[in-house]
Amino acid sequence: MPPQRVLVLELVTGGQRAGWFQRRVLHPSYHGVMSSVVAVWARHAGADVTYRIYTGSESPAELLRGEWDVAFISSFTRTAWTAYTVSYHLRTRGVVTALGGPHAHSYPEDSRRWFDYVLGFTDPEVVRQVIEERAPAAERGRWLSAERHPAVLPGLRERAPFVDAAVQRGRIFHAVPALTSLGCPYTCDFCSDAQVPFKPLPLVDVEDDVRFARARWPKAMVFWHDPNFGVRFDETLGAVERGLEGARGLFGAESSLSLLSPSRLARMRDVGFTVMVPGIESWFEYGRKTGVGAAAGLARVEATSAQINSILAAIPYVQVNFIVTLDADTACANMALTREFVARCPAAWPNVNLVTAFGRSSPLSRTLAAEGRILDVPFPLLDTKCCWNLACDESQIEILRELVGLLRYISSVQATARRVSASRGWRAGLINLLRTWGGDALRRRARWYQQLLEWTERDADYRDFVTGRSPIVPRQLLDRALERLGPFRELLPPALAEQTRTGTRSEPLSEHLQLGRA
Ligand code: B12
Ligand code: SF4
Repeated sequence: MPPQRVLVLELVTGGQRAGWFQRRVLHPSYHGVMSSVVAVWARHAGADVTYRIYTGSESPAELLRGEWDVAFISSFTRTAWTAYTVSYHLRTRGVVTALGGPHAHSYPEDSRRWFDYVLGFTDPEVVRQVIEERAPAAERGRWLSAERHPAVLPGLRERAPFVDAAVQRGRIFHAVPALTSLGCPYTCDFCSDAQVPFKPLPLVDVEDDVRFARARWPKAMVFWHDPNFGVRFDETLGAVERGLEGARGLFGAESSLSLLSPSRLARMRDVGFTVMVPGIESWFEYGRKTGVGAAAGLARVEATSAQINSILAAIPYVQVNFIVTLDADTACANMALTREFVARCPAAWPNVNLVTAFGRSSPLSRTLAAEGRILDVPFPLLDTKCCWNLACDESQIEILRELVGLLRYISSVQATARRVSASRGWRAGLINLLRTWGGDALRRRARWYQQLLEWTERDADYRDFVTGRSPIVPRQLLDRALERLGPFRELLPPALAEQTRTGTRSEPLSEHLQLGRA
């Protein structure tokens, strides 16, 4: 029997028109570990495998060119409608489709309407089963999941041909994704890893990944995609150091502040860590992972700013993550304190996210789903930047006003000048400048939030939706979501096109969310 022809497709954008910087620099650096891992496992299962990453540069026809038996598609929620559209067209050509990644994990029931398989934890057996079985779904796709994360993953040596395909799409900056661990020992209720036990991967694999990456992609940054890098700090850094064999690498990672002591930072600096992304999230909650104990409010700003400045002394580029929640008093107080933080740590990039309940992916989102508080905000807008998806009373007007003020402050000429001059080196300064005023600029975001504020104040239909009184998705949000589909907008499956026309679904999202996993 000839080998099965397998396509592994990684969607890192939904198709929206984007500038050169996004298409050529940013999107190609967004590839994850799992798509190339799945490609390797499919090869092990005897398939003839093609890996493709969609960065927004190619037409849908170019993207889907070829003959396939099975397609594995990796999608975040923001690219879910594009994934559904791709699956719909592949299935009309007889291809069996399987969805994996954050959207499958968050919205399994909705995904089953569009895919033959929807995958949770994925290991070689799950991949083999899909390829061998290749059963087109009669009506709903099948939910398949391993009991837990795999204990080992194929290393970069094996993943290289697929990683190359992504790296070659990028310009200026190249990222190579790798992992030293899965899961997380912390339990932040908004996070999809809150209940996934921490599991380190074998140190020999970490060491080999570092050694191999240095030889194969000497100028690329190895970005550790661990939900929380460095939980077993000494062992992990030891493996990185052995892999480097005395040389210096180029690394980035997301890590809890509580893990980043001065001696550890010095060690990270010496091996070549250049980018760190610690999560602060809030000045009132999640104190354990920031390592500030009971300190809250201004006291936490003071302690944390000092720590971030000490990180910046060792690591040139630091992004800190914040979450804007929907409890008006706390949210506004948080944002006021974030301004204070920006003034004290001008070189750190403040990444402001909107609290988002991604379907059934976290303890918080499951509680909110059970309370019926999750709104059916169109998936393309669920990127933690565009919209919240939680019902809230009219106090959100106040939160939006504060948010507009915060973003204007962060992107003001004075704050930008301070940021650029405080940045360590011209590269960090340039990145900060591009992120403030280029591409997905903060000012554009501030204008969008201003628009949301005005709709909430003046448009009764819009207000009824965002306060949870009406399930009908307002036209403004549907149009914005359709814009994000670029050329895929014309290719939407009929039921989805109808949903975007009327703003209602044949099966309400709230019912799916109550159902849980298939
Ligand atoms: C590393 C990371 C990133 C990296 C890499 C992203 C990537 N391409 O994988 C970077 C920094 C680029 C990133 C960017 C973004 N991220 Co991010 N990121 C994470 C993080 C911290 C870890 C994910 C990870 O790799 N885990 C390790 C893997 C092995 O475990 P896993 O994801 O559970 O995967 C298992 C299964 O789901 C399955 N699987 C996973 N992928 C695939 C693919 C296929 C084909 C198959 C078959 C199976 C499969 O197999 C795995 C093994 O069991 C999570 C938060 C968290 N704590 O999990 C957020 C998270 C995934 N990110 C999130 C978001 C929102 C974003 C951004 C939209 C943020 C933004 N506004 O820019 C962008 C989108 C990037 C993109 N590719 O489109 C959300 C996604 C929610 C959702 N439903 O969409 C998460 C869950 C955080 C959150 N808010 O809760 N992110
Ligand atoms: S520390 Fe990070 S990865 Fe761990 S549970 Fe909290 S948000 Fe999730």
